[in-house]
Amino acid sequence: MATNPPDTASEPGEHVDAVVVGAGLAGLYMLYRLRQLGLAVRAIEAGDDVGGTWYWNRYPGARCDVESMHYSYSFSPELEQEWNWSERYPAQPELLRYIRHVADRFDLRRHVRFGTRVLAVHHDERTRVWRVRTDHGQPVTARFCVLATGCLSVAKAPEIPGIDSFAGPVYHTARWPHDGVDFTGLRVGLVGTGSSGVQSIPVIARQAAELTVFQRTPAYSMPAWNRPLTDAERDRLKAGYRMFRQQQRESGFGVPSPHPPATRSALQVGAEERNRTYQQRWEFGSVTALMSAFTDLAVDEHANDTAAEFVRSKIRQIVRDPVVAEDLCPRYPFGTKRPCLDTDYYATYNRDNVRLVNLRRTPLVAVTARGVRTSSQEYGCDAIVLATGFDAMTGALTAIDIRGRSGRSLREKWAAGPRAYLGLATSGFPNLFMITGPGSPSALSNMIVSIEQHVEWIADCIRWLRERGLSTIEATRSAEDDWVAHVAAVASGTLYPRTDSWYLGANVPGKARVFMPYAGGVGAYRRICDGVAADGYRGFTLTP
Ligand code: N01
Repeated sequence: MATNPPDTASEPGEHVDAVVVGAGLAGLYMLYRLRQLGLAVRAIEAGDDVGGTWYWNRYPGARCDVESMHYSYSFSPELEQEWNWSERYPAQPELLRYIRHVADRFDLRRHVRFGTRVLAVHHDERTRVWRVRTDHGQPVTARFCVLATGCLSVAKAPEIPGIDSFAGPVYHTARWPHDGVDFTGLRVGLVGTGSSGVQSIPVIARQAAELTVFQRTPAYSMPAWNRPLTDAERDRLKAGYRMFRQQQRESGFGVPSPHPPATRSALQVGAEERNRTYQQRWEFGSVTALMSAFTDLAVDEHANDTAAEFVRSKIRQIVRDPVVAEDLCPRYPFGTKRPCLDTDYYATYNRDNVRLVNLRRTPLVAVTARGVRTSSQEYGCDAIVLATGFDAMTGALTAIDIRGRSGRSLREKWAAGPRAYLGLATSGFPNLFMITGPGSPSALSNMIVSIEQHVEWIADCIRWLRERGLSTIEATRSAEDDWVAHVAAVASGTLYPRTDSWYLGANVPGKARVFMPYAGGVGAYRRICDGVAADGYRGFTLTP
């Protein structure tokens, strides 16, 4: 039942208790929990269907690099039991089918306004509601606003001169045509070798006549060893799901490891034992296995270099041309840019129709009508693929004109870097919540584990406020300052800030260089959030 104050009820538009921006994995679950509380809810989604990241990212080879049975909702044991994942690592079409199934099974679509982009979210101090303006359709007012806009949802076009002059089609991996693209017989140029590039390169190479990969920074990539799941594997995990979910919540990355926890420094063991350990992790196939092999890979450069060198040795073994192999070898600390999980990535460079252009040696100068020009030559292309990533973590939030108390804009508040208490709320913006916002483990974790934690924390908070007749919750400036300092201190104890990455906003020209995710681990972070709630929402101002 809606509980809008009477003076908004007379305004044009829709009045609800809570508005949710986005209908991906986060927005859908938020809808579900808020509806359970009996709130009137509305979600607004730019896409024409549910799915968020898995709706937009349809590039060839798109696949989650967290195992399917681990990257799925835990809130419904029935859902867990009835859904059968077909592969160890789920491909985008299967993920989208799953999310659509969830929307239908829990009857969530009727709360979503699709094909509608939120332009502005303004707080009205007099009525204490958020006014949400969209690109079409009625405005929405709501007491609570939850931004479920995703950490990696605003595609970043590269700053390449002449890109608009290219005569052929240009595709961005994060905005792939829904009908797919047929590269048969074409010369394709692909820019970018992060996760999206690493996944799409082997698939495009098998179809195109020629593939030229333009690489600025090589990725560390490990084999996924993807395969179909057997009934026995599915049954085993389903039988133990409750305990497994608990382990996820208490773990570092939201991905429990089958390996015993590391107890030793990489430098404490001999080279033979160390390489045996790395080899086991390599053969297991996961984003986190290698990184968690020893206690100090994330914090000690020399320890880290043993893992980095192990991956480089694999690249040299796989890639036949030694010059290409060296060009593919990353030189920054392992794991400080998001590592990738692949199928046949390095081996693809052994194909006759694939060539690697090292942009560090011959920088990209411009795109011309005919192709891509570097400082040494022009490469003719019939189509260009941009796998150039995202304005991560904050891009989707600052793309909206969000204004809190006294009309203060979030964009301005965050000009020198995002400031959020627990990555959940920001001072001056009452009753506004972010899911997996900057300052929470978010992109350093299995996203769905972090999404569920935030959704449940927000829903519990709103229920708690209602039970006490409180209308407003707002992060205090001092709690926010302390948290931002803590997030920075934890990051500065690691190797992460040493490398330019989207974690730091370094991929977007002009963006403040701040390490955005919380590197303290999913389990530790959850305990902090739970403690804040148990203390009557310590660090927040509560208003009747
Ligand atoms: O983007 P990225 P992504 N000229 O930013 C290059 C998640 N994800 O879409 O590093 C030339 O990682 C850029 O080079 P550099 C995952 O969290 C998950 O691949 O800036 N090159 C880099 O090589 C991932 O980390 C999955 O020097 C330019 C690449 O483009 C995150 O999304 C799948 C350039 C961008 O890599 C982002 O991944 C896909 C320029 N002007 C994504 N501008 C899975 O679950 C950029 N680049 C598997």
